[in-house]
Amino acid sequence: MRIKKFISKNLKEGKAKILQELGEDAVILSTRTIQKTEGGIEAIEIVAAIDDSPLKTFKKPAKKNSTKFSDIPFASKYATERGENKFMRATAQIYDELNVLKSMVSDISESVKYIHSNVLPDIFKDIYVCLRKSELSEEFSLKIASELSSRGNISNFTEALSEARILATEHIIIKEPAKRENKRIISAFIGPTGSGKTTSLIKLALVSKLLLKSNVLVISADANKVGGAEQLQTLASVSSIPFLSVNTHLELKNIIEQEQSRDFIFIDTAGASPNDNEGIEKIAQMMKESKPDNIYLVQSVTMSGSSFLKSLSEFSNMNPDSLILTKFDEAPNIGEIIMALKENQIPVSYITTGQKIPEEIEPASRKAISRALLNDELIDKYYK
Ligand SMILES: Nc1nc2c(ncn2[C@@H]2O[C@H](COP(=O)(O)OP(=O)(O)O)[C@@H](O)[C@H]2O)c(=O)[nH]1
Ligand SMILES: [Mg+2]
Repeated sequence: MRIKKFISKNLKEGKAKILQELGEDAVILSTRTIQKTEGGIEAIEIVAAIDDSPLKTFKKPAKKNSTKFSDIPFASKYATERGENKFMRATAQIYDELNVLKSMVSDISESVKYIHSNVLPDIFKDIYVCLRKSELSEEFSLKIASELSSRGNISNFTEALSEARILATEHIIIKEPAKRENKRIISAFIGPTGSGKTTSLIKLALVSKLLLKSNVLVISADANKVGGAEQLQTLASVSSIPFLSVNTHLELKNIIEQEQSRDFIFIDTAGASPNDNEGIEKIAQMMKESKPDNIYLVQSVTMSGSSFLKSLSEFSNMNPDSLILTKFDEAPNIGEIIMALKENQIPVSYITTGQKIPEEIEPASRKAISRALLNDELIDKYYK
């Protein structure tokens, strides 16, 4: 393509010059009025172009509706005057070029994504792909696959997979489940709205009552939500567990002082959204008054990694001791959560795998988390 600037007295004269020099296939790209001399004689500057080396090698045709004449100064007017076909030919070539570049960039990014796997032997390449598909980061996936490959003693995929599960979750800190002790244990459940606080609480209250043969009390401090206290009350009632509800931190303080004979007290709190400073402050007050032995931060593994980390940081001023990770049954991939736990090393005490009370809660283990990470469905899909 040749681009040339023309100066002339007026548009008509300028177009004549362009026609003479560049021929009838030229297109005008822009025009503007300029001062030709110090004295101030006005002239027109026209920039015109001619594509004298048509790009015939493009594979992809331009999309018909991708040519926007109105976006190009003057060119659309010119195209109308001269007939759209010539103009379209020139602009379509530019759009062709853009389309080819776009598809090249997309091809490159696809191959870069899996580029590292090409340097690994087949077994570890498959492991790498499975780790990436589980949404672990590229760097971490490559580190695991390379380390396994460099060991030199792994000869089949199954063995490599079980080692990959270990490496992918070895950074996760596990907190032992609460045991019955000679003193009363107070546990509070905090976290975002709908994360599974109330459900997890009643599961643990029932487990403590039935398996640990304990004297249990559940308290709802969830007066904010309509029906928040009633939900726990109903669940407690069908589980034959004593239930109390409080509205203020002072009420909570009084109850805790009175209920000395309990083995376990479980406190449910209102969910607070990240921007609900007042709500978070109210929960923080409740925590101050009740001085729980365990503060469980309940978060769902269906969250994105970034929302998960954001929520961790928002609740961090209440000093949660450990996490209860919920909704494992609903998350297809938990790689982003595993990465978040690398960044923020808070222990995990329980995981929940469904709505059934009380059976769908279990003490956290790296084994269970790693099986959810590299689950059978994912392995079947990406390991042929
Ligand atoms: N699928 C699934 N649903 C869960 C799990 N835990 C809780 N839920 C559901 O998530 C919803 C919100 O739970 P809830 O305990 O009320 O959340 P809260 O607002 O944090 O107290 C309810 O419908 C629960 O039954 C889980 O592990 N798996
Ligand atoms: Mg609740």
